[in-house]
Amino acid sequence: MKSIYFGKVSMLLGIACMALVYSLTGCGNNTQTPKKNPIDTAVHTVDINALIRIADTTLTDNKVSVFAQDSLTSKNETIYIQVTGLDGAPTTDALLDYDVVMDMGMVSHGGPYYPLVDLGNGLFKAEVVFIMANMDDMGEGWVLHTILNKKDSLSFLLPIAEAKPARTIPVGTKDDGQVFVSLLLPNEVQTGAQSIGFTLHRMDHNVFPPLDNYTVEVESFMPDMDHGSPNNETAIGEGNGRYNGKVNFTMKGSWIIKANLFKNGEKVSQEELVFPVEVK
Ligand SMILES: [Cu+2]
Repeated sequence: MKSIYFGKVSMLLGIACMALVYSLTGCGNNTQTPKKNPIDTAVHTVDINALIRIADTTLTDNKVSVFAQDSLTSKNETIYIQVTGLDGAPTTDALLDYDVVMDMGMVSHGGPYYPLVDLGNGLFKAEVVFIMANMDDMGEGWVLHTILNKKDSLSFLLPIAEAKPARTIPVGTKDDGQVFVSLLLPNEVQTGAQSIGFTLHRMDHNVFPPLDNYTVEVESFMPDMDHGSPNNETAIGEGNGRYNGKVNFTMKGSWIIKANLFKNGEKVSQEELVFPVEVK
C-alpha cells in the first residue's frame, strides 16, 4: 500500500515538474496543423446509441457531442466526437481537430493522443492516453479541446477516474526517459490464447510521441497457484507506438501479466510492469 502511494506521488511530482518547466520555458508546441482528417477505411460501424454521452455543446449552426464506450478512466481510451446540425442531422463536411490538456490548477500538462479518424457522417474517433486521473481540488482536470472548421474552439471537461487496476504505467528506460506503457486488454478476459496489445509513448517536454523500435516481452503468471502458461508471444511493433503479441490463459482465475521492454535485444525498462487480469 505504502509503495503504491509513494509511486503515485512521485509520478505526480515528476509530471508536475515537467509541466512547470514547460510553462516556465514556453518550449514545445502541442498544436496539430488542421488538415483533412484521415478516413477510416476499415469496415466497421459505430452504434452511437450503444455509447455513453460524456458531454455536448451547441453552437450557432452545429451541435458537438462527445461519446465513449464506457465511463473514462486513466488509460488508453477511445473517444467519439459527433458533429450534427441543430436538428440532429449529421454534418458530413465538418473539419475537426483536437488536443487534450490536464489542468491541475498550478500546472497543466498534455498527454499522448492520436490524430482524429474520420468515420464519416460527422463522426470522428479520437484515441487518448490519460496518463493520470482527475484529482479533487486540483484544477479542472482533463480538458478536450476541439476546433471545428478551423474557427470554432470548443472545450469539454472529461471526467477521468482512476483505472483499477492500472492500465497505463510509467516506467524509466535506458535511452528514452520515462515511457508510458498502456495495456489494451480489458480487465476481464476469457481463457485461451488471445492477442494482447500495448501502446508506448515517451515524453518530450509537453508532447508525448509514440515510441517505436521496442518489443514488449509478455509473461503470464497465476500468483495463487504459482504457475505461468506456455505459448505467450512477445508483442512486436506495428508502428505509431502500437505493439501486438499473444497471451495464453490456460485456466480461469486471477492472473498477472508481467511486461518488460526490450530494445535491440536488451532489456531496457528499469522495472517489471505488472498488470492484473481476471480470467472468466
Ligand atoms: Cu496531471
